[in-house]
Amino acid sequence: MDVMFMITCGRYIRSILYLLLLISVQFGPHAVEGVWPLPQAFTSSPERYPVNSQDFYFVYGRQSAAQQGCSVLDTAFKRYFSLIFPDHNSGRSASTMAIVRVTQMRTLLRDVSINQHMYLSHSTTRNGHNGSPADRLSWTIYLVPFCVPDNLSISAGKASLNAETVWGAVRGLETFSQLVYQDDFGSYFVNKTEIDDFPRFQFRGILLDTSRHFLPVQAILKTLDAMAYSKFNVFHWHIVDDPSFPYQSSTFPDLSSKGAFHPMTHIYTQSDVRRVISYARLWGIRVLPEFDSPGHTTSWGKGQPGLLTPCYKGGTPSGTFGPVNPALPSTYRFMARLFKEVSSVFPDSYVHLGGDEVDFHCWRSNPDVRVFMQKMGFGGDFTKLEAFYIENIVNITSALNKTSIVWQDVFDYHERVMVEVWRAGCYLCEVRRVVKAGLRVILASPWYLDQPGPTHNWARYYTVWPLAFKGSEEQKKLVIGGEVCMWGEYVDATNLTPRLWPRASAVAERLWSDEKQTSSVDKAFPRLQDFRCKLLRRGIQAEPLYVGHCKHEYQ
Ligand code: CP6
Repeated sequence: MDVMFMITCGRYIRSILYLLLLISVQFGPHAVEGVWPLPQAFTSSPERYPVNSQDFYFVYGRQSAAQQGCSVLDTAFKRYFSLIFPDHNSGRSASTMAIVRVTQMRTLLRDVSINQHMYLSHSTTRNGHNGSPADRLSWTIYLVPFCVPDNLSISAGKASLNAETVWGAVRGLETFSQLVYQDDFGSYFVNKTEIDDFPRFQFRGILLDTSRHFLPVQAILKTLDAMAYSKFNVFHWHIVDDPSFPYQSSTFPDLSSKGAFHPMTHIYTQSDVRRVISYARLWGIRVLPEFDSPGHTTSWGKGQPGLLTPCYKGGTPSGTFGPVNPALPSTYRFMARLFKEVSSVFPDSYVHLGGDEVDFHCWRSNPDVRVFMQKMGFGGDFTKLEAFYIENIVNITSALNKTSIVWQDVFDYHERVMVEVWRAGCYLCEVRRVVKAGLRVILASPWYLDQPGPTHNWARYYTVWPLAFKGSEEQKKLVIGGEVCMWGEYVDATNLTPRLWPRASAVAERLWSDEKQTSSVDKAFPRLQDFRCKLLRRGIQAEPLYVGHCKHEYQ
């Protein structure tokens, strides 16, 4: 009986192995097409290697400029270990089948010239994008098998990652984590793969609006996780607006104590902000703060009397207030102090000044503003007054060594700014206008995800061609990237995640990958469905794209 049992058991195992081999050779199911966004250049093979959490570790290459103690990569190794092996600590040990393997993964980093304490930066020189901006990420993963002639016939494999910067290495780890998959028995594998990758655009942002609805810090951190999974690298924090002022300023504490929805529970303290910034940094994500003015500032007025323009009706103040008052010297003293604080709290070299949707009615109604207009020789042209105001704010932020970004509304008048195009209509006409003026531009118009699907479906965001305008190569280089806008009127922490994901991932691929290789919606669809399942597996409640199922449904 014993013997019989042994034989049966042996046969059983052999037949399983045979099947597995067939599956891996025939389908190569988790080739590099499973990576989202699609890498620029790759070769992959159906040949696959087992990866075992017990024997797996990341090490720094000997020639690597980054070594243990590099906080960005030390923490990335830990995070990606858990992402690669979601079962590792859950008690369900991966089946190792009949073959014992020792798999050693090496992470080799060469020429890491970035100081580990440094924050990410884009080249700040105007027109400076000559193919090698400082933050350009490039890396290579090679999964190279080698057999150790060993009497236990243990085979071992090695993956190596080369990146120019630690940020590139973080992107590379993300790619690697997407290449590892589990078979139906829970064993982990990775196919033989070579990848050479870099982003098409250097600015790949997501805007979150924390004024229309307060988003708890946890919701922001979770969004940062998901951003890294799609290789986004800028968190545009539209932190204040008309309805509320949740940023707790150390210089002007009344702004949030009087202007937030709640002075204690609905604010971002200095330590909250620091936490968001340092968390984002570990994922290779920059935090771009926006303090939008002179419009969209109703909430500022509560904690800073005298800042906003009193509106008039029939020759007397009506009791309502308009945009920031551009006619008073006190306005600019206040702004200089506020932006001095903002510049030191947010380390990024960019700051967003807003400047959108300024309503001139209130300015026009105010006699003091009209006197100022006459004095300045602006006549009745309020766009000149708006330009004067923005010019002053740009001067303030320039003196603080920051590059200013403004919404397209106020770009005509300024030379030192970058412009974000948000208006619908012929947005590429606007992009062309901006680059013709020699300014750098970020495209947001086609990517307003705050509206729900299915009319605003992912394919609509995917089939946007940001460089499809007439212009020189030099002009096209001024398009530094794009941004997904998640305005907050109808969005809070209850629906943020499914509204963002996986639709934002469609934009991520447009901004990262080669356009020719990713122009087909039909080819992208199964890949995006697969990526959405990966997001679910990682605890991101990404909405379904259409009929289907995931191997691991969201719990
Ligand atoms: N809030 C601010 C907004 C918008 C803008 N600025 C906005 C305008 C129109 C649409 C979506 C958003 N809600 N501060 C414009 C940049 Cl369709």
